[in-house]
Amino acid sequence: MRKIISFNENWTFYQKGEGRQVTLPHTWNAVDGQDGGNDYYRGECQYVCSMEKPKLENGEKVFLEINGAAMSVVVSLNGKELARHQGGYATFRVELTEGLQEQNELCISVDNSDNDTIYPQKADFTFYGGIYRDVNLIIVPASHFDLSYCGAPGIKVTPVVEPGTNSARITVETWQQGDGKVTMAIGEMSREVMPDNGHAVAEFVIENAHLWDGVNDPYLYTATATLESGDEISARFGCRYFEIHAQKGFLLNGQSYPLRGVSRHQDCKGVGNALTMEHHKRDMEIVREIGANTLRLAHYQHAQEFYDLCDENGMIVWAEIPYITMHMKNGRENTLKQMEELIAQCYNHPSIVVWGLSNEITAASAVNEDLLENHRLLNDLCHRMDATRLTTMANVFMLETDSPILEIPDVNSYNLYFGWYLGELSQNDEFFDEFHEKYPDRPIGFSEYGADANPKFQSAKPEKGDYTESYQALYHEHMLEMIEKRPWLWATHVWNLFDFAADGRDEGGKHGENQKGLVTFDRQTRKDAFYLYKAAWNKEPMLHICGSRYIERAEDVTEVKVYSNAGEVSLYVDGKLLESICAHRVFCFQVPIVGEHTIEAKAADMSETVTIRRVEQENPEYIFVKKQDVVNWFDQEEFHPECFSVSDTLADLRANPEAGAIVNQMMEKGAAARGDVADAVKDNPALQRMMGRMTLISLLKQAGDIEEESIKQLNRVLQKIRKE
Ligand code: GCB
Repeated sequence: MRKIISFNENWTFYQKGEGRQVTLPHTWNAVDGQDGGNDYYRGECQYVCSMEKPKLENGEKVFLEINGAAMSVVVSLNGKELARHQGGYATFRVELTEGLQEQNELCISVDNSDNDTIYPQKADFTFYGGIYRDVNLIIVPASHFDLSYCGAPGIKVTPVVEPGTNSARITVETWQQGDGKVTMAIGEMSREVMPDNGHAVAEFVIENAHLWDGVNDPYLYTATATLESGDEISARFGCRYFEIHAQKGFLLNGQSYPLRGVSRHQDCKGVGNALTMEHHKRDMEIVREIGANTLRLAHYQHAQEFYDLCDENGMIVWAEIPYITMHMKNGRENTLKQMEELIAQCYNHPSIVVWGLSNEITAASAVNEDLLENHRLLNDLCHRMDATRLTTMANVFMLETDSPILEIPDVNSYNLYFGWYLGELSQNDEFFDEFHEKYPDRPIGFSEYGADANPKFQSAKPEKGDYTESYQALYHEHMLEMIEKRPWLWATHVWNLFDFAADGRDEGGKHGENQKGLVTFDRQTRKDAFYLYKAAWNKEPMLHICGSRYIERAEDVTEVKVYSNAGEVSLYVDGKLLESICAHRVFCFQVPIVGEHTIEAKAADMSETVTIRRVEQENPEYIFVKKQDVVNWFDQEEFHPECFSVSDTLADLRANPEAGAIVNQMMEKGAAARGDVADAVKDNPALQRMMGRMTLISLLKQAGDIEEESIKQLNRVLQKIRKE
């Protein structure tokens, strides 16, 4: 038998020369990864542990298994380097047997400093450092199932289901070190196989297999393999088949099964990425509660425990590597390694249907031959290692749809943020309609969309960019409807189910957080938009009154909005029925208010109550004021409406030769500074068109680090040019 011994206790953690006791999983960025801004600690630290030599019999071997340490690792035993690993998200193992003495010192040196070879290096999330997943000692007999290839489990199960009859042909493969036949079994069926060069293969047929059928019936089988030495491993698997069709969208086991769900980053407040099983389970419960049937597990390999939960809960999963934002010419090998590990380690999970090659990789890189070649190699690797799944990638909105990179993966997908960072909500609709019309044979998905919201901010007149819970809700109302009208979108994923740590951010009233979550970083608060999806996706009756945090209201007649999957909702004000409305999901009531009111919404046997209060002045705490906002700059300067200003659209400014020249010159200067990104904008007619509809001031603000004084300067110059 193999022994798996948890090795999480009694580590001494050294950071900058100082040591302290820690228990794994551990990250040194649990706090500063969010609060430290760009100053969170990125460097090298050591984890040291003393260990007695375990009792070994008959040539047993000892392996150290590290299920995730970020980003690069050196493992040493008694001062001698044994192994290195690059990439922060995959399992890897190191054999210790040879170097073991009676008393040993094990040192794992972990480094998350920046470099130009290991992904990710540039992305909108914190690159936590640490041994943030479990560590185990594995003791196996001399002849044992392989533990040294890519952190793989040593057993690979490939079920192929024949549509219609549901007859499943299951190929089980194992790899071993040492001799002896293998006994493989699925339920009552078993086979004895002699390995060929350590590789054993057996086939099983399950007539009329019990299918793994998504959230409705995620049935799992187990395959086990045993060696004569007693070593035994097993893998759960599911019998299912799927198709991604350009017109029909996603089909699971022959039935239409639109993938509608959310993305998840693997971290939460206070613990960073060092999540325990309890954290994983809590996340999955929230996924179940909202009623999603798919997860995009971004932007790297997640913990095996979580893919297991996906298998058990019938989630359809998009799995990916952190090849993100910026292509690095020295990073090719690392992308291939991370993909090989991802597939080798995750192959048996029925939940996974696509491998994601990259995310927004052209955001800060031009589409050049090296980048294309990197994608082709990744795509080929996926197909070579896995004939049962498809490849995809998440493209940034400004990538032209005729870019050759879109022809590489099997199916396409875009991240669009129209209606948040830029543009109008309806541009999302237009984008997909144009794509679908232009490429009727290409499946297209919506891999990211979202809007930041800090639940503290509220508004009766929500607007793009105001960080209110109210705008986020409106944004998603539009998106949900847009998606429902386009069943051919093979998958859609809200960015994100949870707020997550993004060290580089300082906005929307919070430091170091991306607040596009439907639930807060600590998982304590479900924002209103959460309930919109819950009303749409989950099957249990539900009812939710929006704006429960919008207590003080300065309007005479306020809107009370209810999300429910009931057909009719009634609203009671101070116990009296105001109105009953029949609607689909979103119920809006206009409520005259004078003092304090108790508002109760009822549908079937559900009810929810909130209290609101009429006030004279808008509560300033509900309003987010951007630190770098150019507040009332008009007030301080004379304004000539007959002349141009930064409030004109780019298209209008460019239509005038003089104003256009100034704007173009300014843009070119910016382009030189920003290099590749600006090139991508310049060569992109769709983006140019869209930018034309935006005002210069909003473009400048979205570009970020532009000084208020420079904007004023520019405005003064434009104010000298008369409009025709
Ligand atoms: C994206 C990225 C994701 C970011 C997100 C955002 O497109 O893929 O990593 O967090 O945008 O919120 O800006």
